[in-house]
This record gives sequence, structure tokens and C-alpha cells, in this order.
Amino acid sequence: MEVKLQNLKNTILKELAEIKDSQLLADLKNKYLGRKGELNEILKALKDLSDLEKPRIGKLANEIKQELAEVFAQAESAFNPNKQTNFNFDASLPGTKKEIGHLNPSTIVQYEIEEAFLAMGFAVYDGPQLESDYYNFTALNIPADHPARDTQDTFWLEGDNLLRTHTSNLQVRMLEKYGAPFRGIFPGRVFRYESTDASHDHTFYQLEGLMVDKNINIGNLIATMRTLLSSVFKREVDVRLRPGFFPFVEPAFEMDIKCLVCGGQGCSVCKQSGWVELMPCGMVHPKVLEAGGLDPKVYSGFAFGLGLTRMAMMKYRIDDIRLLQSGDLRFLKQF
Ligand code: FA5
Repeated sequence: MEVKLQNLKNTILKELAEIKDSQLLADLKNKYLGRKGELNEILKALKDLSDLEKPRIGKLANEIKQELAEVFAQAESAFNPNKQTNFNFDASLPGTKKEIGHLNPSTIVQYEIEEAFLAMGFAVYDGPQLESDYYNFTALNIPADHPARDTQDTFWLEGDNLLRTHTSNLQVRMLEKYGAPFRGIFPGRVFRYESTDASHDHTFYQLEGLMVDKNINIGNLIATMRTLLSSVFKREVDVRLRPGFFPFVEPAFEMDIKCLVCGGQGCSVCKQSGWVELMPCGMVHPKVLEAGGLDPKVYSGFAFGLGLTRMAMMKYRIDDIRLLQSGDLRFLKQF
């Protein structure tokens, strides 16, 4: 049978070489490869082979069949070159739109802020999310027994480690590493062991800013806050400044924004108050400067800790923070 197959193949190839037109080609194909063609007749005998021979001869038969099909296809397109491209091509039709990824709204806002701060001579830094108690709390003038620790529910890890509760963990790290003068922002992910609702998540993004130099004052802080807001909103928005309390800044302020989801009327995002806590800030506490190796009599500075995820909610009027990390493409594709 093996010999029969090889002989058939050789005969077909020989006859094919002498074919002069497409009709003869079609006849030849039908004669040998058609349903009742000679090749199929030989293949019918496969079933009578021994179990030992069947796989080997079967494989060979398939290879020959495939090879001949390709040879005929080539011959057909040689006789009729238009056959292959037998469709109407309209270059003016729009192409199929490729699906591309989308940036998360928090990332869009982060990039806008980064651009504005780079233009003001700030640099963008990153740092550890797995942090020690020292940099997250103690170095920020929040010793072990300080009640301020309770305001940021913490995911504690083994030893003295934790998942950072805020991007302020980088304040002392940066001063230690770069000294003064210093201008930097540090966007990043933070974690809090708290239950979620429309404006609270357990994992969210903050963007910290720190500027330290000689003669830095509250005027510099306020001018920077203004630049930050206009870089994101590109228009005037209602904000209010009220006294705050954070052991690492003195004086400390809370900057709230009039809720843009409800226009200040009251909703689940602003807890019916019309205002959303957005950006605490203040003048760097002398103890923090000291922890960073600087003399507070020579240097002063300001720091702020923007709720980046909440900023994105305000900008895009997103009424539930949990949507931002839901991974729901119907939501993400809108940005
Ligand atoms: C802090 O985290 C301070 N480190 C901020 C700071 C930096 C103060 C520098 C002074 C100087 P607070 O816990 O308030 O502060 O969080 C800052 C912002 O993060 C809030 O105003 C809010 O916008 C956002 N935020 C806080 N908790 C959550 C949460 N669970 N989900 C989403 N956003 C939150």
C-alpha cells in the first residue's frame, strides 16, 4: 500500500506538470483527489491493514493527501491569479477599532498633578508600602502610646512592620536621604484596616507633597495647594480650610472640597454634609525635621497628604469609591 501511495503521488505530479489550462487541472484534481477519486479508493483499504501497520500508513497517506492539496492550490492560483483576491477592497472604509487599555481615573489625576509639580521644580518619588512602625508613626512624632495612632486603623505585620497607612511614611525617609532643600511629591498606595463605604476603601491612593528649605511659610503652602487644584479641575472649585490635628505638622489644616458629586446638596459620598475631606496639610513639625537630620532653627517646610482616590471621585463625579478598584471594565472604559 505504501508503494501504491508513492506511485500515485508520482503519477499525479507528473501529469500535473503537463497541464495547460484550468479546466484540465480541475478534471485532474477530481480524478485523483475527488470524493470518488483514486486516492480515496486506496485509502478505503486502510481499514484492512493490521493494527501495527495502520498508524504508519495512515500518517503517510494523510501527508501525501495534504501535500497534493497544496500543490493543486498553487497550480489553481497560477492559472487564475484573481481567484485568491476575489473580494472588493474599499480603502475608504473605516478600519476595525482596536481595543486598548484604559487608565484608572486615579492614575489620570496622578499624572496631571505630577506634571504640574514637575513644572514647579518638584521631583516624583516612590517608597516602600511595607513599612516599619518607625517611619509610619514614631519618626512622625507619633510615639507608641499616642492616640493619633487610633485614627489610622493599621494592618499590622510580623515584628514592628505594617502596611503603610499613609504616604507620610516617606517624609523622614526622603529628608534622611536627600536633606534640604527638598521638593518632592510621592504618590502611592496606602492601606487601612477599616470597613468600606461610598467614600472609604481599605486600599486607596494618596499623594504626599513635601517642601523644605529656608524661609518656607504658609503662603508657599497655600500657593501650592491652589496650583494643585487648578491642575486637576482647570476651573475654580469651592474649598474650605479649617484647623486640623496631625502630630507631624504644626499648625495643621484640613482642606475640604465642596462635594462635586451632589454639588453640595448632600449625598452618600459627603455623608450628607456637602463637603469632602480631601487634603490635610500644614507646616512640618520641628521634631520631624530633626528626625530627618535637619536643624529646625534653620529650615522650615510644608507637607500635604492628598486623598488621590477621592480627588478622582470629585473630578469625575464618581459616587462610590469601590468602583475604582472593582476591575469592572464597563466602569473603566468610560475614562
Ligand atoms: C493622613 O493620611 C495624613 N498623612 C495626611 C497629611 C500629610 C497631613 C501631610 C498633614 C501633612 P488622613 O488620614 O486624613 O491624613 O488621610 C488623608 C486623606 O486621605 C483624606 O483627606 C482623604 O481624602 C483620604 N482618605 C483617608 N481615608 C480614606 C479611605 N479609607 N478611603 C479613601 N480615602 C481616604
